Amino acid sequence: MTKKLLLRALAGETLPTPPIWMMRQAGRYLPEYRATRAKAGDFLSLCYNSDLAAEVTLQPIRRFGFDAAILFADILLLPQALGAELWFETGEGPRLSTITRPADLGALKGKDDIHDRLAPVYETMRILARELPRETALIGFAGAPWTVASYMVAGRGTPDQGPAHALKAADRKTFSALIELLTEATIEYLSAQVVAGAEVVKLFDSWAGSLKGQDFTDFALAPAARIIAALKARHPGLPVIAFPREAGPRYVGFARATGADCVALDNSVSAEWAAANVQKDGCVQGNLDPRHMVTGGQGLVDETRRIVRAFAKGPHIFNLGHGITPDGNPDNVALMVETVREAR
Ligand code: 1CP
Repeated sequence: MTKKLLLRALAGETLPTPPIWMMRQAGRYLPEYRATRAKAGDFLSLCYNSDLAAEVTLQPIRRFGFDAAILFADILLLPQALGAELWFETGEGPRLSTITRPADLGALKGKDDIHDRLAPVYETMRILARELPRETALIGFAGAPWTVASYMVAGRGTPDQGPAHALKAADRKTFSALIELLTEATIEYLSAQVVAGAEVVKLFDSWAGSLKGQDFTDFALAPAARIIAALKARHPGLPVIAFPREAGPRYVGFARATGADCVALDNSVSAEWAAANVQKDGCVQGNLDPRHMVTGGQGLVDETRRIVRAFAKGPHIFNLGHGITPDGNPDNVALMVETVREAR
């Protein structure tokens, strides 16, 4: 069997047509996702129902024929497995019990105590490994320690990660210990996903952009480097995608500094700049503005072609610069896929 396209790009091959998948490809923009979520009851019940989580993972593969499927789960399941309380406020987003004092941190579980809670997620992965089409790659994921910590400290999503920055400034010891625990637990979580069938893992550092200077080095680069080194030691040859969203100039050298096989680019950097400065070190992923999934039309086609062309001289995985939003139109997704596959 020829190797899956996504794995070939991750191994550094320049392909005539880039493989394509889409962040949040299983999600609320799809009517079949909304129907399955209603059947599960709510979002978290869907995450922990292995059959239904596998079903929503497969839905966008059936509809669009993407080159990769990403496990349906959430980055906040790991804090929950560590003992944080987690719930979703309808129409608002996630809420967690907060970690602000050494005692809150001390009450959490250890890195090896997460697997009972996460067993249904591993079962979802095993189902997917069996049921995916043979040409489709299977991606596991976790949040990067800084991004996950930003939710745990604040107890919710925040525009500027203010509470996490404040804890980092006021009590660096407690903050660093939280990052340490998350780094270790993320290694165990991702490693278990690989054992269950993930062929690639992706580390989502959605809020990396708010770390500056030495903080970026200490809390984005260093934990990613440790996680990637540990995973590759346990699973030789495992490809890793890192997404330090809005890292801007710090995208340069990120792959070399962390050992990532591919850096995922958000849409705030130009594809032409990234081809010259980031793709020179290896595979890149991205970076169409997700708003085109709402607006569609010639703008979508032109931008898609421009990005494919800009990255044509090296290994590239086509994706959005961030997740598709609930108001995205499935017809526009189909148009993007068609355009990528015709572009060269
Ligand atoms: O009501 C719903 O159905 C919930 C919407 C939703 C979905 C579809 C959430 C809540 N999570 C998910 C699934 C999810 N989350 C996946 C599944 C695979 C896929 O992409 O299809 C993945 C990879 C994630 C990762 C995730 N969750 C990130 C990192 C990527 C990113 O978008 O930056 C983050 C930051 C989260 C937290 C989260 N979960 C859900 C929401 C609405 C949020 C963001 C909350 C906030 O910051 O306010």
